Amino acid sequence: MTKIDQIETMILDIPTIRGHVLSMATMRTQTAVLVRIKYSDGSEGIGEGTTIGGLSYGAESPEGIQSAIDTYITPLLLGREADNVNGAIQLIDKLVKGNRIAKTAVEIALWDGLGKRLGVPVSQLFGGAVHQKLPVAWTLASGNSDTDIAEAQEMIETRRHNIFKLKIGKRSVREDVTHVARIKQAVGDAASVRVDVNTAWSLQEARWGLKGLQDAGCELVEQPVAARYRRAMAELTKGYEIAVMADEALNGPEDALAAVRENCADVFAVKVSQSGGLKRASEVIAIGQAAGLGLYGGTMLETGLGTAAALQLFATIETLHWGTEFFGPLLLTDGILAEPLIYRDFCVEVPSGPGIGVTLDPDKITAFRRCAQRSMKA
Ligand code: MUC
Ligand code: MG
Repeated sequence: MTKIDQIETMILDIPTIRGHVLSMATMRTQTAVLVRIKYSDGSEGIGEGTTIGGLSYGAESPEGIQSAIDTYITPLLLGREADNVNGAIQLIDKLVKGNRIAKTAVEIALWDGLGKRLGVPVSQLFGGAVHQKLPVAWTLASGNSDTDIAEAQEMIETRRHNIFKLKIGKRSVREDVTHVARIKQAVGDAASVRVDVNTAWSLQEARWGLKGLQDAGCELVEQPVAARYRRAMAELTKGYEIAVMADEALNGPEDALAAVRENCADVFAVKVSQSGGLKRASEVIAIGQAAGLGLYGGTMLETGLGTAAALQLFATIETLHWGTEFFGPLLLTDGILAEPLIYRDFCVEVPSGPGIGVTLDPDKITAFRRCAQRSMKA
């Protein structure tokens, strides 16, 4: 029986290609927590857990993710049977509350190890891929309308993206609506324009916002109000034609069920790490499907590793009505994979190799590993 021998974590800090201006933070670096599991037969599995903007997006920080894994999750798994991923997930869920991103990083490494030992992609462990590539959006968040328009036009011309998600919520509602209208007017029918407010609006602001956005030709608004304001989300979902998408409100299947019961969304942005791993994300998807909602593959701006893991799961989903935003690696100045993911013709290709289908470039890991950790573990 193959056993789990060792679990190693590390933090990487990778600069972004430009400032990424969100309602709650401006990112200039993305920080990823990587996990490497070593098994008794010499095989390995790798995983990633990432958040956005330190503690400004959610309750887990990169440092907290690493600490939760090293201190609480790893001791539960050492010496356990490697191939029983469900057993490991159930044990971790029983003894570690919350900490979904930390759980995700470990769970991905467990699936990756299993897939590699069996010689099959993780998509096959979820029943098989029905897509070889998925549509991928780009986020316009330079903080400047003219820069965003130039960026969008270049993306359309080079056939890299024709779906744009605009980050708004930092300025007044009126300024944001003007910004969105300018971009929609510039791209016309060549692209779909959507926005993410990252919870910045009150219900009152959101009423004005949704009205202005739909008049401007914006197709979808993501998480306009705080995650806990389910009644407000329900009112907005019912009150306007523009699609309302839940993101921060969806932390796993229980939240998905509550969102369906209370009619809080037209669309689910399903994020692997916010859900608590690939398996829990598949449960969120199943709840959304059963309720007849639209589905969208969301990102926490993971590197190529976490993005490849998400691709393995979403390749198995029949209909992703709103596509995906699996562009995380493209926002970074450099990748960490031996072979980068392939982006072309408005899509990202699903890696077909065993496990999550990617391997790391050791030089890049050394280059981006957080300095304090490098000297500690050297
Ligand atoms: C979010 O809230 O959806 C996804 C794309 C992006 O630019 O930021 C993330 C976070
Ligand atoms: Mg969002």
